[in-house]
Formats: sequence, structure tokens, C-alpha cells
Amino acid sequence: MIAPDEPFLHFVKKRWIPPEMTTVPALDPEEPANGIEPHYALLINPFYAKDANASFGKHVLTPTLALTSFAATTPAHWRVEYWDENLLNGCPPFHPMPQVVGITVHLTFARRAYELADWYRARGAKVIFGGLHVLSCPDECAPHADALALGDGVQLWPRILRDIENNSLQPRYAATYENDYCDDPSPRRSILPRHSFLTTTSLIATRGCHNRCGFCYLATDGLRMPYRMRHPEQVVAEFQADDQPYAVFIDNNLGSRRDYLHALCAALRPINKIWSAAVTIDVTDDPSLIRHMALAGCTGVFVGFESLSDNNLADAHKKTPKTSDYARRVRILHDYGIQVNGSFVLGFDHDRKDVFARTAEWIEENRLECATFHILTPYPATPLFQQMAAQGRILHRDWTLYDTGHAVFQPKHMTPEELEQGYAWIYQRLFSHASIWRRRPRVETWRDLQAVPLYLAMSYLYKRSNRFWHLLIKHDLVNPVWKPLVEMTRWRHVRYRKRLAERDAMVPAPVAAPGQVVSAGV
Ligand code: B12
Ligand code: SF4
Repeated sequence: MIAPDEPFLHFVKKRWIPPEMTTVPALDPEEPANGIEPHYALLINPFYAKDANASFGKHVLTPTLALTSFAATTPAHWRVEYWDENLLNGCPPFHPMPQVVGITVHLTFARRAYELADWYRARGAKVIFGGLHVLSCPDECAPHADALALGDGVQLWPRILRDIENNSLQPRYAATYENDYCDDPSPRRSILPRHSFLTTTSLIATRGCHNRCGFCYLATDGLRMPYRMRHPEQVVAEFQADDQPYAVFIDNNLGSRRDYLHALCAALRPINKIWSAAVTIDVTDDPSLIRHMALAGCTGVFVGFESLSDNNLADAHKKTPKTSDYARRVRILHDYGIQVNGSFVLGFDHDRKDVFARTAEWIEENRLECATFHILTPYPATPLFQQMAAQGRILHRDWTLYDTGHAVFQPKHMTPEELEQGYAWIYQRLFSHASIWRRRPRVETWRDLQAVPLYLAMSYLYKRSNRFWHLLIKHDLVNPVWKPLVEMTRWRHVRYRKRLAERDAMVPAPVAAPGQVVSAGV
């Protein structure tokens, strides 16, 4: 049992972090304007500081689809290039100077986006902003860009490029997410650096979620995102075309429509690949769906438990099963060899100082392979932000610190410093040797035994190798180093599925876990 005050008994030492993970690459103010290359568009994912507490591996697990999704709509006479500043290769290119720079803006890296935009505009490029922060704070973004794309870039990007060609660029473009998702082209993954990510296959099958939790960006004022689905065959074709053994679904909630997830699993099953996805825990209402996911190659799920307090979940308007039933539901996933990466939000109004110890204990008791923690963060234009602002509890509006690793509001039952200390403590506890060992897979048969070294390999590579990640990232070694391990996991999983299917033909019961070295999701 972990003592409730354990997180506060000692000062939690700050973890070491390589400077390149926190330092924005410098832009040269003396750089002269040079020739603009017409019909050249540069797409940038700006730098953001990494949190020393979490795994650096998550930042190169799989790329965001923000830029590749609309890059696919670029007309053929345009050249398009991709630059992710988080791959530690310095500033984006400027020789030749692009005619258009498209930047995706989230609140945590808005400041960097503005710096980049001001720098490129001063040298004659047209800068277009899109992304979540543009939608929630357009007036703040506007002075730094030639045009804002509010909403779905897939519909807006070709219009914007056409207007640039015709010298008729408008300051704002808007599109909703209400069109047929099957009409969208596949993201243009060919512009991604293939060596830089554990897998370049970020897939998205659906957008939206049946829930609208008050703290989630989906509840942003003005964002209308009905649940939309792509044809399962389109998703499978994208998976096949990218030729990777493993894909990460970046959907908000792949389990929102169970009939759809069943259909998607039926389409994925024959291709013998592996994947992970974010789902809500209510997917376990239907254990046959969990079995279907395992047979289709699901190795891990990222589950937003958010809190172990029913009161917190009710306040957030999250429709979810009772927390007392979470342990049984986690077992259903484990019974089918599916790893669970639990996502927990800390600092809700019913959280007292014992929340850290209680949450850690629950995670260890239920042997969650991974856990991700977030300090409650009121994103601008969400109901949570409005409520906190009305109560005078917002401490500041420095968006850089709205990264879920800092307390930016006044919690009810602790100080902001205590909330940050508890957050650092829980990560360190869960990344400790003892905790990793406590959460090893249960061993009931000799086959289960084989899963243990693979679980340990995954845990150590993912959670305890922060000293090495920046070197792998800088030297483009992420994919070459991981791919053999991922391929081995895939191969073991294919054999596991075969046993599961054969066993099911006789008695519908789970078989020993497959063992794997891929993590359970973003
Ligand atoms: C992949 C992902 C990551 C990856 C990559 C992130 C990156 N920036 O490189 C990793 C795992 C590293 C990551 C990390 C984090 N993430 Co993240 N992540 C996602 C995820 C799952 C998918 C993003 C995506 O590809 N979406 C699909 C694309 C197609 O949608 P889109 O981004 O909205 O883009 C569309 C439009 O906005 C527009 N558009 C976007 N940019 C542009 C640019 C132009 C020029 C134009 C024309 C249009 C345009 O067109 C696109 C097509 O319609 C989202 C959740 C989600 N499903 O969206 C969370 C999400 C973006 N992440 C979030 C958070 C909080 C984080 C972290 C801070 C969490 C943490 N504590 O570690 C970190 C740190 C990142 C940071 N500091 O910003 C939040 C952001 C909340 C907010 N309001 O800002 C989200 C929304 C999750 C959530 N539900 O809360 N993340
Ligand atoms: S369940 Fe998850 S994705 Fe859906 S609204 Fe809530 S936090 Fe957002």
C-alpha cells in the first residue's frame, strides 16, 4: 500500500533533459531575403519543449496527420515539403524561399509558430495558419499570418493555393467537418521522413466522439465535429500502401461506434499487421468486440480513464461505466493480449492530495503496462476554461505552459505546486524499476512466461531510455532501431491470433498473451 502522503515526503528531483529537447532552434535575424521559388509550399510542425517526466519516445512514435492530411490536396504543379522541428534537425529550410509556408498551430507551440511566421513573412513568403489553436484563438493568431484556415484544411488548402495564384488571398477561410469523410484523399505520407518515426503509419478512420467532455478540445466553442467514418477498405488500403508492420490509429475514440469497429476489424484481420488505438473503456461492454480487435491485430489500447472518481467524471460530463468496474474491464482487454495505456487527468475538483498515491496503486494492482498523466488543463474556448475563468481560477495565459505538465489553474484541494509535485512523483513512481516489475504480465502458463522479457524490453526502451532518445532522433535511427523489434512483435502476434482463432473454434476463451515491444498508443 502506498501512503497517501508519500508524494510529498521528499522533494521530487527534476529529471535530466537534453537541451535540444527544450531549446527552440534559433532563427537568424540577419538572414537576407533570397529568391522565392514559385509553387513551392513548405509545411511546418513547430518545435515544442518536451516534458522531462514523460517518455521522449512518444514524440516519434507516429507523426501528426495535421499536415499530411491536407498536403494530399496540393495541386500537381506545386512542390510540397514537410519539416518537423521536433526531429531535432534545426530550423526549417529557406534556400530557396518557399512561396507559401503552412504552419499547424497548437496552443503549446503557438509562440514558436508566430516566430516562424514573422521570420518567413519578413522574407516574402505567404504564411498560412491552421490547427486547433487557430480555431480557439483566431484573433490572437491573425496578426502573424497572411491567412487563417479555420477548421478542415482538406477542404481549404486547395482554395487557399488557388487564391494565392490569383492574388486574391482572403484573411480567413472556414470549413466545417460535416462533409463525407470517405471523400477525403489519403494523407500524403510520402513527404514524411521514413526513418524518423517508429511508424509513419498514423491512421485515422473516424473523427469526433460520442462524448463531449468539458475539458476536451472537442468541446471547443464553434467546433462542429459529428462522428464521421471512412470506409474500412480505405483504411486498410492506406495501411498496406505505407508498408509498415505497425500502425497507430490517432482517432479520438476508435470505439465510439461498435458496429463500425467490428467492420473495421473484419477488414484489418486478413492483412496480418498490428496496430494500437485510443478507445473509451466502454468498448468492453461487448467482449466479442475485444476478441475481434485482437484477431484483427490490436496489440494495445490507449484508454482515457481520466479519473478514478465517479464525481470527477460526472462533473466533466463523461458518459462512462462506474469506476468500480474499471478493473474487470481492464482484465477483459488483458485476457485478449491487449496492452493498456491508461490516461489519467490529475487536479479535478474532487481530487485531494491522496489522488496520486491512489492512482499509482490502482495502476500497479491492475498491471497497466503504460500510463500517461496530464495535469487538468483548461484549453481556451472549452467549457472547462469558461468555468475556471468565471471562478477566477485561471492563473495565467502563457499557453506554452498549457502542456498538461504544468498547473495553470488554482486546484480546489491543493496548491498548484503540490499538483505539479504529485504529477512528477507519479511519473517517477511508474517509471521506477519496482513499479515496472510489479506490472509484468500475469504468468499462468509457460507461454505467458515468454511475454515477460518482451514486456520488460518495451518498458525499459520506452520509459527508461530518455538519455538515448534524442540521439536516435537526431541521427534518424528511430525506425531502423525499432523496426526489427516491431516486426518480431507482429510475427508473434500473428501466431497468437492463429491460436486464439483455433481455440475459439472449440471453446470461446482467451489464450496466453503474445508478448510485445510496441507501446500501447500515443
Ligand atoms: C498525434 C498526436 C500527438 C503526437 C504528435 C504531435 C505533434 N504535434 O507532432 C504526439 C504523441 C507527439 C502528441 C503529443 C502531445 N499531444 Co497530442 N495529439 C495527437 C492526436 C492524437 C492526433 C493529431 C492529428 O494528427 N489529428 C488529425 C489531424 C488531421 O487533425 P488536426 O490536427 O485538427 O488538423 C486538421 C485541421 O486542424 C487543419 N489544420 C491543421 N493544421 C493546419 C495547417 C494549415 C496550414 C492548414 C491549412 C490546415 C491545418 O487541417 C487538418 C485536416 O482537417 C491529437 C488528437 C486528435 N485525434 O486530433 C492529440 C492532441 C492534438 N494532443 C494533445 C496534447 C495535449 C498533447 C500533449 C501536450 C500531451 C502531453 N502532455 O504529452 C503532447 C505534446 C505536444 C504539444 N506540446 O503540443 C491535445 C491538444 C489539445 C489542445 N487543445 O491543444 C490533443 C487534441 C489530444 C486531446 N484530446 O486532448 N500528440
Ligand atoms: S471521451 Fe475522450 S475524445 Fe471523447 S470527448 Fe471525452 S476526452 Fe474527448
